[in-house]
Amino acid sequence: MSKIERAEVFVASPGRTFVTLRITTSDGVVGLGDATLNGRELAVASYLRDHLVPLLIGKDPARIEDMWQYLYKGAYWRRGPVTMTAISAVDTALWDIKGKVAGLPVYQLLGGRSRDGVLVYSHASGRDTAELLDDVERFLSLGYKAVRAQAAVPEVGGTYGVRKGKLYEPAATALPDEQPWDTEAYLNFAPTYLEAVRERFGFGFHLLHDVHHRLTPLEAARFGKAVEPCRLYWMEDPTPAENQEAFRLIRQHTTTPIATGEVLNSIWDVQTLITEQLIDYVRTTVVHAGGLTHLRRIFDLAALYGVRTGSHGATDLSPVSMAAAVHLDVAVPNFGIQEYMGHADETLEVFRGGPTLAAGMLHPTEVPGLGVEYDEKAAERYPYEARYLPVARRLDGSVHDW
Ligand code: GCO
Ligand code: MG
Repeated sequence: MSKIERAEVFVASPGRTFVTLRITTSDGVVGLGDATLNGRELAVASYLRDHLVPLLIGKDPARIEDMWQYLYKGAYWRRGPVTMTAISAVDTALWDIKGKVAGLPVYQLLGGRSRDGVLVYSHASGRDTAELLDDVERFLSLGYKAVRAQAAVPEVGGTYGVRKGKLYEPAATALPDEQPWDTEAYLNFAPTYLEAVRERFGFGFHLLHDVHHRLTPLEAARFGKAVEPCRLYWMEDPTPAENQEAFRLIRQHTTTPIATGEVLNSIWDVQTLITEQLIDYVRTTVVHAGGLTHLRRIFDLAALYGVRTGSHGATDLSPVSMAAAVHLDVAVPNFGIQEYMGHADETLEVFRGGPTLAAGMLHPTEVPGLGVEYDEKAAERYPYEARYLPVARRLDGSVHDW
Protein backbone atom coordinates (compact mmCIF):
# COMPACT_ATOMS: atom_id res chain seq x y z
CA MET A 1 0.00 0.00 0.00
CA SER A 2 1.15 3.48 -0.85
CA LYS A 3 1.53 5.72 2.20
CA ILE A 4 1.79 9.43 2.85
CA GLU A 5 5.50 9.89 3.40
CA ARG A 6 5.89 13.65 3.60
CA ALA A 7 3.70 16.72 3.97
CA GLU A 8 5.30 20.16 3.63
CA VAL A 9 3.79 23.59 4.15
CA PHE A 10 5.10 26.52 2.11
CA VAL A 11 4.32 30.16 2.89
CA ALA A 12 5.47 32.64 0.25
CA SER A 13 4.40 36.03 -1.12
CA PRO A 14 4.85 35.98 -4.92
CA GLY A 15 2.72 39.05 -5.66
CA ARG A 16 0.58 38.20 -2.62
CA THR A 17 0.75 35.58 0.12
CA PHE A 18 -0.11 31.93 -0.50
CA VAL A 19 0.05 28.94 1.81
CA THR A 20 0.58 25.69 -0.08
CA LEU A 21 0.54 22.10 1.15
CA ARG A 22 2.56 19.49 -0.72
CA ILE A 23 1.97 15.83 0.08
CA THR A 24 4.38 13.16 -1.20
CA THR A 25 3.56 9.44 -1.16
CA SER A 26 5.89 6.47 -0.67
CA ASP A 27 5.52 5.91 -4.45
CA GLY A 28 6.85 9.39 -5.09
CA VAL A 29 3.51 10.87 -6.21
CA VAL A 30 3.10 14.53 -5.29
CA GLY A 31 -0.19 16.34 -4.59
CA LEU A 32 -0.83 20.06 -3.97
CA GLY A 33 -3.43 21.82 -1.86
CA ASP A 34 -4.09 25.53 -1.34
CA ALA A 35 -4.34 26.64 2.31
CA THR A 36 -4.53 30.42 1.84
CA LEU A 37 -6.78 32.40 4.18
CA ASN A 38 -6.26 36.03 3.26
CA GLY A 39 -4.84 38.07 6.14
CA ARG A 40 -4.75 35.05 8.51
CA GLU A 41 -2.29 32.89 6.56
CA LEU A 42 0.01 31.85 9.39
CA ALA A 43 -2.86 30.51 11.49
CA VAL A 44 -3.62 27.92 8.80
CA ALA A 45 0.08 27.20 8.22
CA SER A 46 0.45 26.42 11.93
CA TYR A 47 -2.78 24.36 12.01
CA LEU A 48 -1.33 22.25 9.21
CA ARG A 49 2.27 22.04 10.42
CA ASP A 50 1.57 21.62 14.11
CA HIS A 51 -1.68 19.67 14.10
CA LEU A 52 -2.42 17.92 10.79
CA VAL A 53 0.91 16.97 9.23
CA PRO A 54 1.76 14.57 12.13
CA LEU A 55 -1.61 12.83 11.55
CA LEU A 56 -1.05 12.38 7.83
CA ILE A 57 2.25 10.52 7.88
CA GLY A 58 1.83 6.80 7.18
CA LYS A 59 -1.86 7.12 6.14
CA ASP A 60 -3.32 5.75 2.89
CA PRO A 61 -3.55 8.66 0.42
CA ALA A 62 -6.31 6.87 -1.52
CA ARG A 63 -8.86 7.13 1.32
CA ILE A 64 -9.96 10.71 0.65
CA GLU A 65 -13.44 10.53 2.20
CA ASP A 66 -12.13 8.76 5.28
CA MET A 67 -9.40 11.36 5.72
CA TRP A 68 -12.00 14.15 5.48
CA GLN A 69 -14.16 12.56 8.18
CA TYR A 70 -11.11 11.87 10.33
CA LEU A 71 -9.88 15.46 10.21
CA TYR A 72 -13.33 17.03 10.56
CA LYS A 73 -14.83 14.81 13.25
CA GLY A 74 -11.45 14.19 14.87
CA ALA A 75 -10.97 17.90 15.55
CA TYR A 76 -14.10 17.82 17.73
CA TRP A 77 -14.28 21.63 17.24
CA ARG A 78 -16.57 22.20 14.29
CA ARG A 79 -16.24 24.33 11.19
CA GLY A 80 -14.58 27.76 11.09
CA PRO A 81 -12.34 29.16 8.34
CA VAL A 82 -8.97 28.08 9.80
CA THR A 83 -9.95 24.44 10.34
CA MET A 84 -11.86 24.18 7.07
CA THR A 85 -9.06 25.77 5.02
CA ALA A 86 -6.54 23.33 6.51
CA ILE A 87 -8.84 20.35 5.76
CA SER A 88 -9.36 21.74 2.24
CA ALA A 89 -5.64 21.73 1.56
CA VAL A 90 -5.28 18.08 2.57
CA ASP A 91 -8.38 17.05 0.61
CA THR A 92 -7.31 18.91 -2.54
CA ALA A 93 -3.81 17.41 -2.41
CA LEU A 94 -5.27 13.90 -2.10
CA TRP A 95 -7.50 14.44 -5.15
CA ASP A 96 -4.44 15.64 -7.07
CA ILE A 97 -2.63 12.44 -6.04
CA LYS A 98 -5.61 10.25 -6.96
CA GLY A 99 -5.74 11.79 -10.42
CA LYS A 100 -2.02 11.23 -10.95
CA VAL A 101 -2.25 7.61 -9.75
CA ALA A 102 -5.24 6.99 -12.06
CA GLY A 103 -3.59 8.83 -14.95
CA LEU A 104 -6.69 11.04 -15.26
CA PRO A 105 -7.47 14.75 -14.91
CA VAL A 106 -9.45 15.28 -11.70
CA TYR A 107 -12.69 16.22 -13.51
CA GLN A 108 -12.80 12.66 -14.87
CA LEU A 109 -12.83 11.33 -11.31
CA LEU A 110 -15.74 13.66 -10.52
CA GLY A 111 -17.96 12.12 -13.19
CA GLY A 112 -16.50 13.64 -16.34
CA ARG A 113 -17.59 16.71 -18.25
CA SER A 114 -21.07 18.16 -18.07
CA ARG A 115 -20.05 21.07 -20.32
CA ASP A 116 -17.41 22.15 -22.81
CA GLY A 117 -16.01 25.03 -20.77
CA VAL A 118 -16.49 27.11 -17.64
CA LEU A 119 -18.13 30.53 -18.01
CA VAL A 120 -16.19 33.13 -16.02
CA TYR A 121 -16.65 36.73 -14.96
CA SER A 122 -13.87 39.18 -14.31
CA HIS A 123 -13.66 42.53 -12.51
CA ALA A 124 -14.17 45.91 -14.16
CA SER A 125 -13.77 48.92 -11.89
CA GLY A 126 -13.16 52.66 -11.91
CA ARG A 127 -12.62 55.67 -9.72
CA ASP A 128 -15.75 57.10 -11.38
CA THR A 129 -18.39 56.05 -13.91
CA ALA A 130 -16.35 57.14 -16.95
CA GLU A 131 -13.36 55.06 -15.87
CA LEU A 132 -15.60 52.08 -15.10
CA LEU A 133 -17.19 52.25 -18.57
CA ASP A 134 -13.74 52.18 -20.21
CA ASP A 135 -12.83 49.16 -18.10
CA VAL A 136 -16.04 47.29 -18.98
CA GLU A 137 -15.27 47.96 -22.63
CA ARG A 138 -11.78 46.51 -22.18
CA PHE A 139 -13.13 43.25 -20.69
CA LEU A 140 -15.77 42.92 -23.40
CA SER A 141 -13.15 43.44 -26.09
CA LEU A 142 -11.06 40.68 -24.46
CA GLY A 143 -13.96 38.31 -25.09
CA TYR A 144 -15.46 38.10 -21.58
CA LYS A 145 -19.14 37.19 -21.58
CA ALA A 146 -19.66 38.30 -17.98
CA VAL A 147 -18.27 41.33 -16.15
CA ARG A 148 -18.53 42.54 -12.57
CA ALA A 149 -18.80 46.33 -12.21
CA GLN A 150 -17.67 48.36 -9.17
CA ALA A 151 -16.96 52.11 -8.93
CA ALA A 152 -15.72 54.30 -6.10
CA VAL A 153 -18.52 56.17 -4.33
CA PRO A 154 -17.60 59.87 -4.84
CA GLU A 155 -18.44 61.02 -1.28
CA VAL A 156 -16.36 58.28 0.36
CA GLY A 157 -13.38 58.06 -1.98
CA GLY A 158 -11.97 54.59 -2.64
CA THR A 159 -14.23 51.69 -1.80
CA TYR A 160 -14.36 47.91 -2.07
CA GLY A 161 -13.49 46.53 -5.48
CA VAL A 162 -11.75 49.48 -7.13
CA ARG A 163 -8.45 48.51 -8.68
CA LYS A 164 -5.30 50.55 -8.20
CA GLY A 165 -2.68 48.48 -10.03
CA LYS A 166 -3.02 45.71 -12.60
CA LEU A 167 -5.09 43.49 -10.28
CA TYR A 168 -7.47 44.36 -7.47
CA GLU A 169 -5.61 43.40 -4.32
CA PRO A 170 -7.39 44.43 -1.12
CA ALA A 171 -4.84 42.98 1.33
CA ALA A 172 -2.23 45.60 0.52
CA THR A 173 -0.93 47.05 3.78
CA ALA A 174 1.25 45.79 6.67
CA LEU A 175 -1.52 46.78 9.11
CA PRO A 176 -5.23 47.11 8.18
CA ASP A 177 -6.03 50.17 6.09
CA GLU A 178 -9.09 51.97 7.51
CA GLN A 179 -11.54 52.98 4.80
CA PRO A 180 -14.61 55.23 5.12
CA TRP A 181 -18.11 53.98 4.35
CA ASP A 182 -21.45 55.71 3.84
CA THR A 183 -24.42 53.49 3.01
CA GLU A 184 -26.72 56.27 1.74
CA ALA A 185 -24.06 57.61 -0.64
CA TYR A 186 -23.54 54.08 -1.99
CA LEU A 187 -27.27 53.42 -2.39
CA ASN A 188 -27.69 56.68 -4.27
CA PHE A 189 -24.70 56.18 -6.55
CA ALA A 190 -24.24 52.46 -7.35
CA PRO A 191 -27.50 52.02 -9.35
CA THR A 192 -26.52 54.98 -11.56
CA TYR A 193 -23.27 53.41 -12.77
CA LEU A 194 -24.89 50.00 -13.33
CA GLU A 195 -27.54 51.76 -15.45
CA ALA A 196 -24.78 53.62 -17.32
CA VAL A 197 -23.11 50.28 -18.15
CA ARG A 198 -26.35 48.86 -19.59
CA GLU A 199 -27.08 52.08 -21.45
CA ARG A 200 -23.68 52.07 -23.13
CA PHE A 201 -23.13 48.34 -23.78
CA GLY A 202 -26.65 46.87 -23.81
CA PHE A 203 -27.78 43.50 -22.49
CA GLY A 204 -25.67 41.10 -24.57
CA PHE A 205 -23.45 40.07 -21.66
CA HIS A 206 -23.88 39.21 -17.98
CA LEU A 207 -23.46 42.09 -15.54
CA LEU A 208 -22.64 41.38 -11.89
CA HIS A 209 -22.14 43.51 -8.79
CA ASP A 210 -20.65 42.80 -5.35
CA VAL A 211 -22.24 44.63 -2.40
CA HIS A 212 -19.62 43.03 -0.13
CA HIS A 213 -21.80 42.44 2.96
CA ARG A 214 -22.47 46.16 3.50
CA LEU A 215 -26.26 46.53 3.58
CA THR A 216 -28.99 45.60 6.02
CA PRO A 217 -31.60 43.23 4.57
CA LEU A 218 -34.03 46.10 3.98
CA GLU A 219 -31.37 48.28 2.33
CA ALA A 220 -30.40 45.30 0.17
CA ALA A 221 -34.05 44.87 -0.83
CA ARG A 222 -34.17 48.55 -1.82
CA PHE A 223 -30.95 48.17 -3.82
CA GLY A 224 -32.15 44.99 -5.53
CA LYS A 225 -35.40 46.70 -6.58
CA ALA A 226 -33.59 49.79 -7.82
CA VAL A 227 -31.33 47.77 -10.14
CA GLU A 228 -34.01 45.41 -11.51
CA PRO A 229 -34.04 47.23 -14.90
CA CYS A 230 -30.29 46.43 -15.23
CA ARG A 231 -31.12 42.69 -15.11
CA LEU A 232 -28.05 41.77 -13.09
CA TYR A 233 -26.76 38.21 -13.24
CA TRP A 234 -26.51 38.63 -9.48
CA MET A 235 -26.02 40.98 -6.58
CA GLU A 236 -23.39 39.42 -4.39
CA ASP A 237 -23.25 39.35 -0.59
CA PRO A 238 -26.05 41.92 -0.21
CA THR A 239 -26.01 41.47 3.57
CA PRO A 240 -23.70 39.58 5.95
CA ALA A 241 -24.53 35.88 5.60
CA GLU A 242 -23.98 34.69 9.15
CA ASN A 243 -27.71 35.25 9.57
CA GLN A 244 -29.09 33.01 6.85
CA GLU A 245 -32.72 33.90 7.66
CA ALA A 246 -31.99 37.56 6.83
CA PHE A 247 -32.08 36.72 3.13
CA ARG A 248 -35.78 35.93 3.34
CA LEU A 249 -36.61 39.61 3.62
CA ILE A 250 -34.49 40.52 0.57
CA ARG A 251 -36.10 37.71 -1.39
CA GLN A 252 -39.63 38.93 -0.65
CA HIS A 253 -38.91 42.30 -2.25
CA THR A 254 -36.82 41.83 -5.36
CA THR A 255 -36.30 39.64 -8.42
CA THR A 256 -32.59 40.57 -8.63
CA PRO A 257 -30.77 37.22 -8.21
CA ILE A 258 -28.69 36.77 -5.07
CA ALA A 259 -25.27 35.13 -4.61
CA THR A 260 -23.46 34.52 -1.36
CA GLY A 261 -21.07 32.15 0.40
CA GLU A 262 -17.46 33.19 -0.23
CA VAL A 263 -16.79 33.61 3.51
CA LEU A 264 -18.74 30.48 4.54
CA ASN A 265 -17.05 27.18 5.23
CA SER A 266 -19.45 24.29 5.36
CA ILE A 267 -22.71 22.81 4.19
CA TRP A 268 -24.29 23.80 7.51
CA ASP A 269 -23.43 27.46 6.87
CA VAL A 270 -25.51 27.43 3.67
CA GLN A 271 -28.20 24.90 4.62
CA THR A 272 -31.05 27.38 5.19
CA LEU A 273 -29.96 29.57 2.29
CA ILE A 274 -30.19 26.59 -0.04
CA THR A 275 -33.10 24.56 1.31
CA GLU A 276 -35.34 27.61 1.61
CA GLN A 277 -34.21 28.85 -1.81
CA LEU A 278 -33.15 32.20 -0.37
CA ILE A 279 -30.26 32.49 -2.86
CA ASP A 280 -29.71 31.72 -6.53
CA TYR A 281 -25.95 31.09 -6.49
CA VAL A 282 -23.73 29.56 -3.82
CA ARG A 283 -20.18 30.99 -3.78
CA THR A 284 -18.39 28.60 -1.43
CA THR A 285 -14.96 27.47 -2.63
CA VAL A 286 -12.63 24.50 -2.73
CA VAL A 287 -10.14 26.28 -0.45
CA HIS A 288 -12.41 27.61 2.29
CA ALA A 289 -15.21 25.02 2.34
CA GLY A 290 -13.45 21.73 2.92
CA GLY A 291 -11.93 20.85 -0.43
CA LEU A 292 -13.46 19.08 -3.42
CA THR A 293 -15.07 16.43 -1.21
CA HIS A 294 -17.12 18.87 0.82
CA LEU A 295 -17.75 21.43 -1.94
CA ARG A 296 -19.22 18.67 -4.10
CA ARG A 297 -21.56 17.86 -1.23
CA ILE A 298 -22.67 21.52 -1.01
CA PHE A 299 -23.18 21.71 -4.76
CA ASP A 300 -25.25 18.51 -4.76
CA LEU A 301 -27.50 19.90 -2.02
CA ALA A 302 -27.81 23.11 -4.04
CA ALA A 303 -28.79 21.14 -7.15
CA LEU A 304 -31.78 19.66 -5.30
CA TYR A 305 -33.14 23.17 -4.75
CA GLY A 306 -32.33 24.72 -8.13
CA VAL A 307 -29.46 26.78 -6.69
CA ARG A 308 -26.49 27.10 -9.04
CA THR A 309 -22.79 27.46 -8.31
CA GLY A 310 -20.76 30.66 -8.59
CA SER A 311 -17.54 30.08 -6.74
CA HIS A 312 -15.34 32.83 -5.44
CA GLY A 313 -12.15 33.20 -7.49
CA ALA A 314 -10.31 36.31 -6.30
CA THR A 315 -6.50 36.58 -6.49
CA ASP A 316 -6.20 35.20 -2.94
CA LEU A 317 -7.29 31.78 -4.21
CA SER A 318 -4.06 30.27 -5.50
CA PRO A 319 -3.73 28.70 -8.95
CA VAL A 320 -4.07 25.32 -7.19
CA SER A 321 -7.54 26.29 -5.94
CA MET A 322 -8.51 27.75 -9.29
CA ALA A 323 -7.48 24.54 -11.06
CA ALA A 324 -9.47 22.43 -8.58
CA ALA A 325 -12.47 24.76 -8.97
CA VAL A 326 -12.45 24.41 -12.75
CA HIS A 327 -12.28 20.58 -12.56
CA LEU A 328 -15.40 20.65 -10.35
CA ASP A 329 -17.17 23.39 -12.35
CA VAL A 330 -16.85 21.46 -15.58
CA ALA A 331 -18.32 18.34 -13.95
CA VAL A 332 -21.28 19.46 -11.81
CA PRO A 333 -24.72 19.69 -13.45
CA ASN A 334 -25.75 22.89 -11.62
CA PHE A 335 -22.73 25.04 -12.46
CA GLY A 336 -23.57 28.73 -12.93
CA ILE A 337 -20.46 30.88 -13.30
CA GLN A 338 -16.90 31.03 -11.94
CA GLU A 339 -15.17 34.18 -10.74
CA TYR A 340 -11.78 34.60 -12.39
CA MET A 341 -9.41 37.48 -11.75
CA GLY A 342 -6.19 35.90 -12.98
CA HIS A 343 -2.94 36.17 -11.05
CA ALA A 344 0.12 38.41 -10.89
CA ASP A 345 3.16 37.43 -13.02
CA GLU A 346 5.13 36.66 -9.82
CA THR A 347 2.41 34.21 -8.75
CA LEU A 348 2.58 32.45 -12.11
CA GLU A 349 6.37 32.07 -11.79
CA VAL A 350 5.77 29.94 -8.70
CA PHE A 351 2.61 28.04 -9.72
CA ARG A 352 2.97 26.57 -13.20
CA GLY A 353 0.18 25.19 -15.36
CA GLY A 354 -3.53 25.29 -14.67
CA PRO A 355 -6.69 26.09 -16.62
CA THR A 356 -6.55 28.02 -19.89
CA LEU A 357 -8.79 30.95 -20.81
CA ALA A 358 -10.37 31.28 -24.25
CA ALA A 359 -13.31 33.49 -25.27
CA GLY A 360 -14.48 34.11 -21.71
CA MET A 361 -14.35 30.43 -20.72
CA LEU A 362 -11.86 28.48 -18.62
CA HIS A 363 -10.81 24.97 -19.59
CA PRO A 364 -9.22 22.40 -17.26
CA THR A 365 -5.89 20.86 -18.24
CA GLU A 366 -5.95 17.30 -19.54
CA VAL A 367 -2.87 16.16 -17.61
CA PRO A 368 -3.35 13.69 -14.71
CA GLY A 369 -4.35 15.31 -11.41
CA LEU A 370 -5.05 19.02 -11.01
CA GLY A 371 -2.39 20.08 -13.50
CA VAL A 372 -0.49 22.62 -11.38
CA GLU A 373 3.14 22.44 -10.22
CA TYR A 374 4.76 24.35 -7.36
CA ASP A 375 8.25 25.72 -8.02
CA GLU A 376 9.83 25.76 -4.57
CA LYS A 377 13.01 27.47 -5.78
CA ALA A 378 11.04 30.29 -7.42
CA ALA A 379 8.97 30.65 -4.23
CA GLU A 380 12.15 31.26 -2.22
CA ARG A 381 12.59 34.51 -4.11
CA TYR A 382 9.34 35.76 -2.52
CA PRO A 383 9.56 35.48 1.27
CA TYR A 384 6.43 35.93 3.36
CA GLU A 385 5.24 39.51 3.92
CA ALA A 386 2.39 40.24 6.33
CA ARG A 387 -0.60 41.90 4.64
CA TYR A 388 -4.02 42.65 6.09
CA LEU A 389 -7.43 43.22 4.55
CA PRO A 390 -8.85 46.71 5.17
CA VAL A 391 -11.38 47.65 7.85
CA ALA A 392 -14.39 49.88 7.04
CA ARG A 393 -15.59 52.67 9.31
CA ARG A 394 -18.83 54.63 9.01
CA LEU A 395 -18.65 58.40 8.90
CA ASP A 396 -19.24 58.51 12.69
CA GLY A 397 -16.12 56.38 13.21
CA SER A 398 -17.82 53.10 14.08
CA VAL A 399 -16.73 49.84 12.46
CA HIS A 400 -18.80 48.58 9.51
CA ASP A 401 -18.64 45.30 7.59
CA TRP A 402 -15.79 45.54 5.11
C1 GCO B 1 -14.76 38.73 -4.51
C2 GCO B 1 -14.37 38.97 -3.11
C3 GCO B 1 -12.98 39.37 -2.86
C4 GCO B 1 -12.69 39.39 -1.37
C5 GCO B 1 -11.32 38.88 -1.12
C6 GCO B 1 -11.00 38.82 0.35
O1 GCO B 1 -15.95 38.68 -4.75
O2 GCO B 1 -13.88 38.54 -5.33
O3 GCO B 1 -15.35 39.67 -2.41
O4 GCO B 1 -12.57 40.54 -3.50
O5 GCO B 1 -12.85 40.65 -0.83
O6 GCO B 1 -11.21 37.63 -1.70
O7 GCO B 1 -9.85 38.09 0.56
MG1 MG C 1 -17.23 38.99 -3.15
